[in-house]
Amino acid sequence: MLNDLKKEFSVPGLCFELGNGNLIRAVIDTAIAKGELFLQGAHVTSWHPVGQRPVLWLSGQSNYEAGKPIRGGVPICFPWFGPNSKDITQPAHGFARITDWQVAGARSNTDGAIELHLKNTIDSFLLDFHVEFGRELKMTLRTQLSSEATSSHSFEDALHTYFVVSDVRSISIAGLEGASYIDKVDQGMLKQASGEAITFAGEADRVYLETQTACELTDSALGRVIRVSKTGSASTVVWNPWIDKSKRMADFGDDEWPGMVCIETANVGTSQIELEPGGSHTTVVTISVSN
Ligand code: TA6
Repeated sequence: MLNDLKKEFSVPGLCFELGNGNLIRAVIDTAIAKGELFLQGAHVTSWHPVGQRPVLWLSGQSNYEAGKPIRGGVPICFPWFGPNSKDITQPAHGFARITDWQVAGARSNTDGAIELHLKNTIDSFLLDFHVEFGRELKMTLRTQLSSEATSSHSFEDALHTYFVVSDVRSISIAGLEGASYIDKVDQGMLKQASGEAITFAGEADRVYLETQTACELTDSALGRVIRVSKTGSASTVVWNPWIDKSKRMADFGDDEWPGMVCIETANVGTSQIELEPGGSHTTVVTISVSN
């Protein structure tokens, strides 16, 4: 398999190799960016634009094991988000992040970005994931319901991005002012965000509803602003596990919580997507960094 990948998809600045846990990964190393993606989950685990510090956070305690999710980077949550509402025994956040994806294409774009195309089939859904590792990180998840399906199907999706921060207690996230959100730390209460940028003083697990706006993560200590812009996504999830939840997660270091925050590009809850047979939906997120 590895040799076939090397033969079929050899592009300057891209190589396929065995990574942690002998899971196959793609390694990107070009004049404009470095990056990494594991075929299991089509899981982007690193993006490092030239001249910048690494942008995506990865736990030092992550698993690298077939069938177990990687902690950090950009897990793809699909076809449901969080626990499965109908069957709690199903894997949290669905199957996309714990199943192997097939490489369908690789190329070097005119702007020097390396673009990977991966495919997967989950239930009756045909998934195409395109990721461009360049001065920006652009991820496109296209979901099509097989035309052989006999009725409409619904799904939730999320590009569950983990960002590196200097200290979550000193950053702010703008773009969600005044939006309604579900506060999962407060029994799923429906709340209204204030007119201020988000700051953190405790565990946060919020699903912002009906919002298409871009978010800006300001990290003065690192002297950077990370912009997360999106299309085809009506929900934004913001998460930091803080102290107690960090201790309850085996694949997350007890002291790692200050160094990360998630800003997730999603369609969940009331914004889940319903497709007719043959119909499709595309979720796109573009991440950029400025100083
Ligand atoms: O996106 C936030 C969230 O849904 C939280 O509730 C938290 O559980 C996080 O995802 C991580 O989920 P995981 O299944 O990866 O442990």
